[in-house]
Amino acid sequence: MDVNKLKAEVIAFSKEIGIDKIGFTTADPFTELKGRLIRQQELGYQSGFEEPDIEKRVTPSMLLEEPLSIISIALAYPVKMKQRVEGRKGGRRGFFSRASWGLDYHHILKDRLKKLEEFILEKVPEARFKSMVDTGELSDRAVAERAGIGWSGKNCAIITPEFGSYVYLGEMITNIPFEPDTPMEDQCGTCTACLDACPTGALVQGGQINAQSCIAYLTQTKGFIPEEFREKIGNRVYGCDSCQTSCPVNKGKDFHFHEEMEADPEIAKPLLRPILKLSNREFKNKFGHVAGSWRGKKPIQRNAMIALAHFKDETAIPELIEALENEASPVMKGTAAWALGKIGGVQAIDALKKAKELETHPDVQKEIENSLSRYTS
Ligand code: B12
Repeated sequence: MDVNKLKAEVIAFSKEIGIDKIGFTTADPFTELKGRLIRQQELGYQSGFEEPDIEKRVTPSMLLEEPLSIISIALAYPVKMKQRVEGRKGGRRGFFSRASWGLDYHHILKDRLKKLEEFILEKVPEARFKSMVDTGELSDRAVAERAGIGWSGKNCAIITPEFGSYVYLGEMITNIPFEPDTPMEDQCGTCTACLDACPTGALVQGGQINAQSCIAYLTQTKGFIPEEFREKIGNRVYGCDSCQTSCPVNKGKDFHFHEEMEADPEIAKPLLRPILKLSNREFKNKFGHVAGSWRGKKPIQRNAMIALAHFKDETAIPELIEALENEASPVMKGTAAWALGKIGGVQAIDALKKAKELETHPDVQKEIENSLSRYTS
């Protein structure tokens, strides 16, 4: 097998199937990452969405027998919507972060990796692979960094010179001894724009995040969002892009290479009030295909309540009262109580007073009392 020829063929084929950047690295253990993951765990800075077994995360040979290389791929995603929604007509809107625009990127990258596997198998029938995107054991960023896709930015993202940090990442461990590419030099320099822009100070220092206070994480949780973060969430119903939009390298970057990634503005920037009334089926039909739906309907509804409070949208008071009175989940009831307190007005306060008499769940009671306390002093 002429591995250099194969590498050139794989690179050429990757362009044909819509892989925007490809890089190659060894299958050696990720020793620096291991220390980092342990440290993050000790500090309580992890999100809990990561693969819990750190050994597996840093040891490709635990994932594929006798691995010899890893191929890293990056696909650029759009930053601006091609179509716009009409201003404030019809009500206030929420915002899904760009990584949740269009078809769920897991499907798109897995499709590209599958095509790459098939291509290699035709040339090398004894080839073996393990491909993954996001939900796999490996750190997609650590692989991409070592494969020369981009540098590891202060905003924690892999930043490519061509597409900025607006790239999805995936990889394939193989048993083919591809020549590794060279990692890129850090280009963040003294810039701290992302650290300054993070609404919650989750970027504790360049390249280190406390996921527990990152808005992207908070919008994906299922419990109560700690009160200190609620106002900072604004109208984000899923994810956060502040550490990306603030990055000077990202300025002007907006690539529309993949039709499936184009945002439907009614979904990526949805009206907030109707979200509160969606049935499970309606939610699945409308949002089921986007990455941001993976945690189900409730977190998006909870975030929509927070966004309506952010706008002080009085027209949402009936829906919020309905949630306070009839929702089964304490998180939904309690968040509705908080939102009603923020919006205020006679109707909202009356509903809170009424709920105070009837409510038995301690967390919801606390939210009701906190909301009412704003009006009694
Ligand atoms: C858990 C997770 C999250 C968590 C935690 C994020 C985090 N920074 O760790 C939350 C929910 C907050 C999150 C948010 C987002 N995520 Co996310 N997430 C992941 C996931 C599943 C694991 C990440 C992880 O292991 N983190 C642990 C940290 C410690 O490691 P790491 O970032 O992977 O690797 C770097 C560090 O270890 C660092 N490092 C290693 N050693 C050392 C030592 C020192 C001294 C320093 C300074 C750094 C350092 O270098 C590595 C390479 O950059 C990956 C998919 C995957 N399987 O890898 C996607 C992934 C990282 N997420 C992604 C995206 C797009 C996002 C969001 C932009 C989505 C959004 N718009 O809301 C935000 C961005 C937030 C941010 N600034 O990180 C992309 C990133 C693409 C890119 N260009 O980098 C990934 C790769 C998914 C994908 N396949 O495309 N995410």
